[in-house]
Parts: sequence; structure tokens; C-alpha cells
Amino acid sequence: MMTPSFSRSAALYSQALHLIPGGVNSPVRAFKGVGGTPRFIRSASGARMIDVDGNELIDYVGSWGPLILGHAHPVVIDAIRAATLCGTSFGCPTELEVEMAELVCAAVPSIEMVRMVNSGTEAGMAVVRLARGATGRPKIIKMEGCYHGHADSLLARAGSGVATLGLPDSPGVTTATAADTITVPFNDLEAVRDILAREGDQVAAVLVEPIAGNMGLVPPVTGYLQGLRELTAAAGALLIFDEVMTGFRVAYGGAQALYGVMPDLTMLGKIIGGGLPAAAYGGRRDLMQQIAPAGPIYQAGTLSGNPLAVTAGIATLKLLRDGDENGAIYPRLEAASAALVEGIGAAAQIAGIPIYQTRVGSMLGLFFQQDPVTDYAGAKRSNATRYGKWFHGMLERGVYFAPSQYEAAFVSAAHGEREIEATIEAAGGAFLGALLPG
Ligand code: KE4
Repeated sequence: MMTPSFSRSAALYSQALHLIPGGVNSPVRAFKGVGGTPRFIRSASGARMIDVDGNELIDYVGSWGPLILGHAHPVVIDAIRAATLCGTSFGCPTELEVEMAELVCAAVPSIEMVRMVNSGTEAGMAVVRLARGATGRPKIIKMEGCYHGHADSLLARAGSGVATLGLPDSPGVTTATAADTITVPFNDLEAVRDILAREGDQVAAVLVEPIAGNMGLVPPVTGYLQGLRELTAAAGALLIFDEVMTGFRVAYGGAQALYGVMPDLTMLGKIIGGGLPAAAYGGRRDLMQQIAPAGPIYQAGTLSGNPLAVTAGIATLKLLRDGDENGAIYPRLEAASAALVEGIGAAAQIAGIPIYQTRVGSMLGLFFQQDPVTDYAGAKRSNATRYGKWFHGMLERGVYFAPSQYEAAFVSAAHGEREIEATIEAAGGAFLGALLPG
């Protein structure tokens, strides 16, 4: 196997390091968790990206989740192209935003009203402020290893890039701010029960990724989400699902539809922007009506509901809802993802390397350890060094997984048999390579 050249990426990275902190505009892109040189991407289509050195990569990051249809889907591109000719932003309400709101409220069971924002981080900031404003209580309970964006109050023992870079918290977050955020292990109902018993009257909300995707992929254990629903209701606290990653990913109605548990508020992002910057938060009407200008709790955004991003999102959601020329999309995602997990597991077994795999729909997890992973402490027992070797072995074979043990992988509707088989074949060699010393 010829080791692909990435000299152009290396040259660009060297230039970028002088101009951009860490050479990237978001930390997890910098390969700090796996070492080596980040690949600079020139273009992408379907399941594949092409880097600036001309290397073709089968992509399982999908821009960290948004590209469930694959890159540059023609229906989405055509919709954006047409919308661009009408202008790019007005700072006024548009019919598109009404259509997006109708789609989201019809799709997500617990959402009666919704507000568009520009990132998952903004959605996280807004739901925390709304929960505190609506309940008059200061405390937020979050789970260790879950990531809800980089807002000060939510960076406490977060996952994703914070976990990848080994930053237990972040400088710049004041003790006073962190004091109102309580962190407990994911999948530990007793820990939540204990806190609510002690200081439940101070807790505004429990905020959770219903399927944790920022410590690797860790599904909820049976009864966990329903237990959080019952505990928060009994304590007069709100239950908030961060479905930025799971929304429209694991089912058209998200994890709350999949597991049948209704939160009071929901964060959305990624897929609803169809690859452009868009996110949202929504939920019970009596809560959302407290958001300005309907109510006193302030939240705003110059580009919120941007017509191009909303157009890309609407085109994406309609294909997910109605299917495409090949029929329904979710069953195809399910079949491709199941085949991939089975093939990777078989390849690891042949190589004699212990791994623990997780999957919910087209979200996948791969931990380099043999024990089941149910929380962040378990995820951190993985052999991240070996993950890094496997990652590079896959990269050299033309397959791009997340450059961190603490992320999920995503299958898109563009991943067909050819891509799945090529990935499984690459995995065999990469597992053997991961066993080599040094
Ligand atoms: P953004 O602010 O990055 O749009 O969304 C923050 C966020 C909130 N909630 C969940 C469950 C998320 O997964 C995210 C962002 N996910 C990371 C990757 N796991 C984005 C990648 C990055 O930070 O560059």
C-alpha cells in the first residue's frame, strides 16, 4: 500500500498555525487526539471528500453529523443555489422560517414552538437561560462527558474537544459560573436522585444528550431517560434533551421519538442546517412564550433563521421525511450502519484486537477496550493511543473517521455497499497496524 502524500495539507497547516489558533477554527479538527497533520479538504460529494493533495477519503465524520444525506446532495445544492439568487440575509422574518418551524414542530414530539439560532452552543445558552428564568432556580445538572457547546456554564467536565484535549474545564470560566453547574456520571440515575433530594429546589433543569455522542457513542441504559423524566417532574425541574447530534439522526423525531420520553425543552442543530450554520431550541409553549419578544427572557441573533441555511435545512428534512428516488432513507441508514459495525467487529476479531462497539441508527461508537462503556469514566479507560494508530491506518487506506476516541462516527445515505465493503477491508489492515509497537 502506497502511503498517500499530504504535503499540501502540511504546508497549509504550517501557514495556518501562524494565523489561526492551533491552525484550525475548531479544536477537534487539529488531530491533537490522534497526532499527525490535519487534512485540508478541497471538495466533497456523497460519501467522499477530496483533500488538497488529491487523496480521496470515505468520510464518517460528515462535518460532525449534519451531512446525513452525504456531501453536496444535488437537491440541497439546487435549493441553496436558487435561494442565493433571492439574496442571502434580510434581518426580517421570511416564509422559509415559518416552513422550518412547521417542519420541526411536526417532526419532534415535544416541540410546540421553536426558535432558530446559529449554533448548538447558542441553543445551549438559550435553554439554560430559559430554564433558569422560567423556574427562578440557578442550578443546572449536566452529565460528565456530555458536550453542549462552549458556553461558560456548560464547559464543566464536557466531552468532545474538551475531552480530546484533556481539558477538565477551561480557563476563563469563573468559579461563580461553574458553581451553578453540577456534573454527575451519565447513565447514573441514583446520582441525579441524590442531588434532587438534597437541593432539588435549587435545580432549574437536568440537561442531557439522550444518546451521548461526545465521549464516543454511549446509549442510555434501559430506563435511564424515563427515570430522568420522572425525577425532574417530581422535583419541579425541567428536563432538557440536547438533540443537536441525535435530532433527525437516530429517527426523524430524534431520540425522544425513538425512546418515547418527552423533555420540556430540546436543543437541535447540525442536520437542521443541512450543512449550513443553523440550530434551534424549542419545547413546551408555556416555556417558549417566555422568550423575547413574546416574554421577558432575552435571546437574539443577527443571522438566526438565515434564508440560505434554512433552505438547506428544509431540503434536508423533507428528503428525510419523504425519502428520495430510492425510497425511505432511515431503513437504508440502518442497514448500512449495521453491516459496517458487523464487518468492523469481525475484522477486529481476526486481528485479535479487543474493541467495544456501540450503535444507534447511523451513529456509531468504537472504543479500544473490551469492556462495555456506559459513562465517561468507562470511555476514558479506552486505549486512545491505539485508536490513534487505527485512525491513521484507516486514513492511509482512504477512510476518514473522527480524529478522536471521544467522538461518534456517522453513516450517510450516500454510503453504499461499495463504501461499506471498502471500509471493512481497510479496517482489517488498520487493526493489524494498531497492534504494532511504536
Ligand atoms: P456547535 O456550537 O458546535 O454548533 O454545537 C455544539 C454541540 C452541542 N450539543 C451537542 C450534542 C454537540 O455534539 C455539539 C457539537 N458537536 C461537536 C462534535 N462532537 C462539534 C465539532 C466541533 O466542536 O468542531
